Amino acid sequence: MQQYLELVEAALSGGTYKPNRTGVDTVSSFSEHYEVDLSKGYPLLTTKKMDGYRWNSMLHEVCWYLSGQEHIRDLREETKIWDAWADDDGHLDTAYGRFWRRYPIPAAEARLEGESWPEAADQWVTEEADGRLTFDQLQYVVDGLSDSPNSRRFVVNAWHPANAAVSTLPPCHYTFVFNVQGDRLNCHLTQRSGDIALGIPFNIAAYALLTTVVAQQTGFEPGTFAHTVVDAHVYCGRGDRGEWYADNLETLQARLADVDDREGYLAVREWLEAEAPAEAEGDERLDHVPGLLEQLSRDPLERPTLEVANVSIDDLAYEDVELLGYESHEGIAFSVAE
Ligand code: UFP
Repeated sequence: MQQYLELVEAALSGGTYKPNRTGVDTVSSFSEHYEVDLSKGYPLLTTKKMDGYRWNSMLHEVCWYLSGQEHIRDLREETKIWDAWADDDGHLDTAYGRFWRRYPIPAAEARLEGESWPEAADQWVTEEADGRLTFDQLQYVVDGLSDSPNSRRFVVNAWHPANAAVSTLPPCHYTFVFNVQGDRLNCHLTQRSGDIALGIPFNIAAYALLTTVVAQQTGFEPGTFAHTVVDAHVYCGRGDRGEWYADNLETLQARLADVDDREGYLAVREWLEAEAPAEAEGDERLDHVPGLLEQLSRDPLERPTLEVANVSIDDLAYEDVELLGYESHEGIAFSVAE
């Protein structure tokens, strides 16, 4: 997908050196935005291998989001991607699906005391086992798309300040808005923080799938997926390797500016590997720049397509989604900065 390669290029060419909480430094760019037309195929990256375990993980994750569960006891049977953030009991405080489907709202008494919303909203309210009230944002949006598709209020919010303040991993992709134009259902995602090499390819795949599922449910065609990433970053290594970028980013950027064909990125990578200190033992591939330069040298292939069974958002299961016609370049290994 060309837009992803442009995002990589923009962040590397225009970014600044930025250390952060992980101890693995970044080249970071503010407010990157791109759009993908979902009618031209499903945007699973083809410039590196994304099927197999990666695809399965993403699909199980989306089904888990839709379930609204606040634990990963079922999800961890299928993928390890959330294990590091959960306790032994499977509970985790990062709350995407939980907030999509069960956003905490003031108790009924508080509503009577002036925190008002119309009683009509009660159809999306659940009283949880412990008496707390929650609101199903996603069902509200799905119902609204059928009843008043031109509404501009189809917002789903995973950000809760009190949760974010104490969470070990507050939501990265924290709010999205559906918007109808003609017969197309568009989705705009805002992400506060995006790991370009590892996280964002999954975020694109997940929201393109979600948009496809909701479009099918509500009788629209999947339209545009638009993505704004506030801090879009490329991890560039730990210790000496990461710090090398503090002094050499400008030279790297000058070399990138001179690249005039895809092969040129491989020459930049060669220069980088010759000049930068080697990554320490155990830190291999925490520098994502070489792998991304390799990815920039590859031509995107034809996009695959998705086949999704027409089931409700409550019932979507792994078996309901099929990826068709996916071909890709070889995988590229990147290590996770935690
Ligand atoms: N990250 C993503 N996408 C996700 C996700 C995490 O890119 O869906 F859950 C990355 C972004 C960042 C890190 O590199 O994880 C979170 O760190 P922080 O909370 O410090 O932004």
